[in-house]
Amino acid sequence: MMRKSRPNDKNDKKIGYDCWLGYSKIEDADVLQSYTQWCQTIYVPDNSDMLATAAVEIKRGIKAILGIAPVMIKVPEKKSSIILGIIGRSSCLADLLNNAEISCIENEGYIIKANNTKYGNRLIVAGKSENGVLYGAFVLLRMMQLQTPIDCLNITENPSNPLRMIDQWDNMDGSIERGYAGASIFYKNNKFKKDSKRIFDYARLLSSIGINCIVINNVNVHETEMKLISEEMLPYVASTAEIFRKYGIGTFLCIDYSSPMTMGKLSSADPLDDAVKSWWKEKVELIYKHIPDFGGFLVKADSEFRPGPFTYGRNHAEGANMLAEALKSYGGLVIWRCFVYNCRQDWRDRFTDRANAAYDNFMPLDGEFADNVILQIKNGPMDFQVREPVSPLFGSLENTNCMLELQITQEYTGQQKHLCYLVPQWKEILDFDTYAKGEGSTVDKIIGGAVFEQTHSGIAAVSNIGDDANWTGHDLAQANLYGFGRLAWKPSLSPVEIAEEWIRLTWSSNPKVMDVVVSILMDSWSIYEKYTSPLGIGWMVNPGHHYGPNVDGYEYSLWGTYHRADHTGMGIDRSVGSGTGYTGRYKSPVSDKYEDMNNCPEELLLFFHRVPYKYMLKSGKTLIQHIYDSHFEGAEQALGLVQKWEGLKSMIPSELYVRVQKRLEVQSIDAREWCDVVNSYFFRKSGIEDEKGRTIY
Ligand code: GCV
Repeated sequence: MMRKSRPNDKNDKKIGYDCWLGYSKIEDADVLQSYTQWCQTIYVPDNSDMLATAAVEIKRGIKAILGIAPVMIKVPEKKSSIILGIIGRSSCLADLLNNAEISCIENEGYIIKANNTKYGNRLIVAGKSENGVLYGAFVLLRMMQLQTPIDCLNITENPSNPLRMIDQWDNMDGSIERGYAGASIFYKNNKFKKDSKRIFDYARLLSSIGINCIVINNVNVHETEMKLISEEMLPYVASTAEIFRKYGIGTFLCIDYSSPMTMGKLSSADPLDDAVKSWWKEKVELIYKHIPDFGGFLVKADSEFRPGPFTYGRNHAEGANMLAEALKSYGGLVIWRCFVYNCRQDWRDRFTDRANAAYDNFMPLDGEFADNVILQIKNGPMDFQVREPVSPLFGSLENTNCMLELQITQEYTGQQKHLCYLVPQWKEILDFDTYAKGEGSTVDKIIGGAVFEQTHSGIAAVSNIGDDANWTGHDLAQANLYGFGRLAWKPSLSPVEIAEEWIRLTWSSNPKVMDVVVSILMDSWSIYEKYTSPLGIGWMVNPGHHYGPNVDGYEYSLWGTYHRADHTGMGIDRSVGSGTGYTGRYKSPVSDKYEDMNNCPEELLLFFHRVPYKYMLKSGKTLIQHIYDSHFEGAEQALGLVQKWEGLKSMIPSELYVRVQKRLEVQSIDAREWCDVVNSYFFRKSGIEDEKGRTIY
């Protein structure tokens, strides 16, 4: 059955708005009956805003899913009851949960347990924190939507990552840097939007997938956003924080490092200058007056023209620690980005390598950052390309808090016009073994805090939403936001499991719909990779906006992103032996694998090595033939996506069907453009014919 979404439904214009929370009524009488017997009342023993939120959500969900309105009760009755309580605070839980169960629950975890008591059925949703209970409530609703039996339920789950963060790259003029789904839901015309309904609904969506913090402005802080920490703007920030707080989400702000000068009129922003330190202390005090549970600052410093401690001859640790000191007594955090490189590089210089930059800037400082500083590291050494190796900082920084930064918004992966389900890419990143402490030191364990001793760690991602009615422009891009939250909570989930869950919650459990949508989602990353840049080399996009093919777009530029193609071959030699030395930043055996061209994983071959066009790949094809074949194949498969989708026409509400179809058609046309541009470019460079004699221009 399709959720809330029969063709021509009068709600058609809202299709997509509810995302995975568009609960629909269960029609199977037996399932309905089995759930109903647990859900007549809701009992919340403790006074708490967040538990009140959980109760409202449960009530709302049950009404939609079961068609009944459970009554809120003040004392447990001889009726079935859902109990939402905090372990240690709600005395009634003591009889219903045993010590073994309680000891398995960590801070933000939850237990959902079905108990038949002599007083009636008790469905317990409990945690050691308010967040835990709220997550449990959303999970219970998810289980009902998925029609999981609950009669003998006894599950406990704890999140893998302590920080599960969303970064908004929203500007106060209403634009979103790298946003592809409309304007900001937060700001317009340099003010906060008056209507906060979208923010509220966004908070629900995020909380339901376990997100616990959000940064509400772009890391590139302009003059207007700088003032978010001013007396004048803080009440608005506080109102936004209040909405997120109800859903267990802490609010952070991006700051501009030079604020003491621009806002405070000091002559310097030197982190070791006492006046600067005092300025930040006062600022932080003011922020906490308005927002007592303020999360902290996210900082892009000395990166892409942003100011930072380098100006004053200070390093990143000195820069971050000064802010950390100001935030410390309030429990605030400094999230300091490692995206630091020389963006004014000379393309003629073959030895300065942007890939080395984050590692070289931050490794020497390992152990020097304060306990409330966390380094936020992009997944790869370059910048969210369709394929990159994992940043060698993971596994190398042993004495520094760190978190992974991913990009849900599809800057380099089709800008939400193209379908690119990113969960398989993220899964590979999380599963990457750094060998930091021998085999099994995977990225997910490092950011989950299980490999090194860290006081804080976690995962963040740049959001892909805007004010489009369906939030993400491409309806299927919702699966990326959903998938990020689910993986952040539980990295052991598989991309297929997540896709299936998302489809069932959002669209339909019809087996044909599930089959087709899972398959197009699962194929999409590889299809996108095939028709864009080959074997890990990246870039090849139009400069600035980053959409569409332009093989030399960044080749003779200052940004440090080159393919170095000539008539003999292409790729960057990043070996220690003869190249930029980047492979040596990894621990053995990873470094050995990358160093040796014959052992290097082929999907990254051109990232690590300069390869002649006639080099034979393991497939038995030459490099040039691989480029031709993969581009033709990618373009054909992009067309195949349209055809697969067309098979669902009668099963998908018309508006949704057409919306997705239009985007898939654009993708198919643009994939052909990519294919022809890239193939023609390399044919013209190499002069080598396609073995299959296809048309290359
Ligand atoms: C927010 C890339 C993007 C920029 C982005 C930057 C960053 O350079 O193109 O838009 O700026 O990364 O992550 O800071």
